Amino acid sequence: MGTTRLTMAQALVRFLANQYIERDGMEQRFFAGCFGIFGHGNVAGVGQALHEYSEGLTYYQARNEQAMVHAASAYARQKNRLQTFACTSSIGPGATNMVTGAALATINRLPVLLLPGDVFATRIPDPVLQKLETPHDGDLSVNDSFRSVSRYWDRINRAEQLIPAALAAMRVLTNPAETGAVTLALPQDVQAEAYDYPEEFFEKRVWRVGRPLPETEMLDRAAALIRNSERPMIVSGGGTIYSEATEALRRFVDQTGIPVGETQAGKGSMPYDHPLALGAVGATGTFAANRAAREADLVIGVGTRWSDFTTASKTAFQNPDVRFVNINVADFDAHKHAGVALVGDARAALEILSEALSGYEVEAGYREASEKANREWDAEVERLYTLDHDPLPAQSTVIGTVNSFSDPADVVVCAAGSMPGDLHKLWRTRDPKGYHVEYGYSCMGYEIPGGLGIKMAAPEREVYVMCGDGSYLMMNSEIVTSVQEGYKLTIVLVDNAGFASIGALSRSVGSHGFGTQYRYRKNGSLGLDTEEETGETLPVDLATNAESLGAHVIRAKDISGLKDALTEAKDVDRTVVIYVPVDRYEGVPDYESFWDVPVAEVSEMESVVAARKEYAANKQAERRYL
Ligand SMILES: Cc1ncc(C[n+]2csc(CCOP(=O)(O)OP(=O)(O)O)c2C)c(N)n1
Ligand SMILES: [Mg+2]
Repeated sequence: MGTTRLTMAQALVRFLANQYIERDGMEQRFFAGCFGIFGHGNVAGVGQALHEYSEGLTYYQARNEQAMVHAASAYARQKNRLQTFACTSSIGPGATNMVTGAALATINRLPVLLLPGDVFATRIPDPVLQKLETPHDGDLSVNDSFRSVSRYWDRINRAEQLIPAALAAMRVLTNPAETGAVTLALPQDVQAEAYDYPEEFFEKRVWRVGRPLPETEMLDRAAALIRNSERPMIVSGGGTIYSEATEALRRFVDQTGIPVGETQAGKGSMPYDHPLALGAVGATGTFAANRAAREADLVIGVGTRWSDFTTASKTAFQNPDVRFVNINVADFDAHKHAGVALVGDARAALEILSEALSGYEVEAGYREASEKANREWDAEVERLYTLDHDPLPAQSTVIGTVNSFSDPADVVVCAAGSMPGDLHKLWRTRDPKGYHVEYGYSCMGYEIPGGLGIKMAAPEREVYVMCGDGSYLMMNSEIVTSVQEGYKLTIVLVDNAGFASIGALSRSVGSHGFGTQYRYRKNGSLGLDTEEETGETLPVDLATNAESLGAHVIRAKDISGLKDALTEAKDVDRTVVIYVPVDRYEGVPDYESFWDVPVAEVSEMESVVAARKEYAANKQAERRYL
C-alpha cells in the first residue's frame, strides 16, 4: 500500500472518521462528530482539516470548552459508551477550560477525546500568546494539567508520532475497564506539518467490545457465598446499564428473590415498581434500601465503584459478617471491599451466575419483607410528590410533577445541588436510560450541556433538565448551542435563591449556612442561611436571562402553573426554560444514612461544638470492609 501526504491534523481527522466500534454484532462509527471552539492553536490545523474533511467528522460549534466536554460525556453515557465526540480547543485558556470536563469524564468512566492545541514544538516564536513559561522546564505547557485527569495522554511533537498515539487513544477509549478522557495535545506548528502517512492508517478499523466472563473458580466461590447467605442484597451501578444488563439483572432477581439498591449511575437498573426494587442506596438512599443494606450479610455489587455516597461513607453495611461479591469489568473496582472479584462483563457475569445459582432462592419471609419495603417506600414518594406547600411549592412536588408528566422513555438530567439527592430518592424510573444524574463529579453546570449531549444521542426522547439557580448561573451558555443546532431541551429552572444544598450542609456542621444565600451584604457580612432574611434579595432575573439566550421561557408560579407550562413546552420546538421558584427549606429528609463531612474539632461557636459531637458519634459506625 502507498502513502498519502497530509498534515498531521488532516491525518487525525481522517483517522477518527474511520474508527468503528462493535458489540454484540452491532457496528457503528465511534465518533459522532467533533465539538470545537477555534482560536490560535487549532483554527489553522484541526480547523482546516475539519473544514476540508467535513463529511467524515461533523463539526459542532460550542460556547464554552468545559461545556462541550460535558456534552460529549453525556452523549457517551446515553450511548452506553459505544459512541462519543472529539473536542478541539485553542491553546491556553481554551485548553484548560476542558480540564474540568476531562476530570468528569474520567471519574464517570466515560470516553471523550480531547484535542487541545499546544505551543510550538519548534519553540521558535516563544513565548507564544497564552504560553505558560516555566524557567525550570522547557517541555511543560498548560496541557500537562490534563495528565492527572486523563486515562491516556500524549503530546504529538512529530507528525509521524500521531500513528502510535492515535491507536493507543482508541484502545483506551473503547476499553470499558480503562475508558475515560483521552488527551492528545497538539502543538500548533505540528498540526500544519505534512507527512507521508501509510494508507493503512486510514482504513476502516473496528474496535470490539467483548463480554468477558469471570474466572470459574471465582464464580464458584461467589455462588457458594450467595447460597450460604441469609440476607443477600444487590447494589447496582452504572456498569449494569452500560453493559445493557438490566434484563439479565431482572431475571436474576426474579429467580433468586434478592432485592436491589441502586447507585446514582445505576438508577434505572430496575423499574421503580418492580417488587424487589428498593431504590436508591446510601447517603441519598431510601429507607427501604438502607435498612436492607444495614442488615445484609452478603452484598453483590454490579458495575459499581463504591463511592462514599453509595456506602454512606462506609456506614451503610453494618452486619459484622458482611461480605462482598463484585461483578465489574474493571479489576480495580472488582477488588474493592475485599470482595470476591468477578472480573467481567456485567450481563455475561449475571447470566452465568444465574446458572450457577439454579434452584437457589432467598427465604420467602425475606422476599416478602423486601416487597413490603418497596410498597412502603412508594407511599413515601407519593407523599412527597403531592405535598401541599404555600406560598412556594416544595422541590419534591416539582420533581413529582415533572415525573408524572414525562413519558417513561424521557430523560431527566441533573448533576449538583439538592436535586440529585432528591431525584435519586424520588424519581420513578421506568426506562434504563431515563435517569441521568452525573454524580461522579457532581459538577455544577453539567446540567444544560449534559442535556444537549443526551438530546443529540436520543433525539426521540424529551430531555428534562432539572437545573438549580446556582448551576444555571454557572453554565447556561449551551442554551445557545441547543437553539442553533435545533436540539430542544426542556429546562426546569428551580430557583431557591442560592446554594440551598450547601446552606443545609453548612447548618448541619454548625456554620449557619454562611455564604450560601444570594443576598446583598448586610453590616459588611454576606449573611447566614436562616429563615430570617439577612440582607436584601438581589435584583436577578434568570428567566429573562434565559429569554435573552433564545429560549422559549415560561414563568410558573406554582404547581398548577408548572403543569400548564409542561403541557405548553411539549408543543414548542425549541429549547424551553420553565422557571419555577421553590421553598428553600422544604427539603426531602435523609433516610437513616450518613455522609462524612469533617466538622471543626475546636471552635468557640456552640453550634459547631454540638455538630462535632454528633459527627464524632456518627463516625463510630464507619467500617473498613477488609
Ligand atoms: C463546579 C462546582 N462548584 C461547586 C460545587 C459545590 N456545590 C455543590 S452544590 C452547590 C450549590 C448548587 O446550587 P443550586 O444549583 O442553586 O442548587 P441548590 O443547592 O440550591 O439545590 C455547590 C456550590 C460543585 N458541586 N460544583
Ligand atoms: Mg439553588
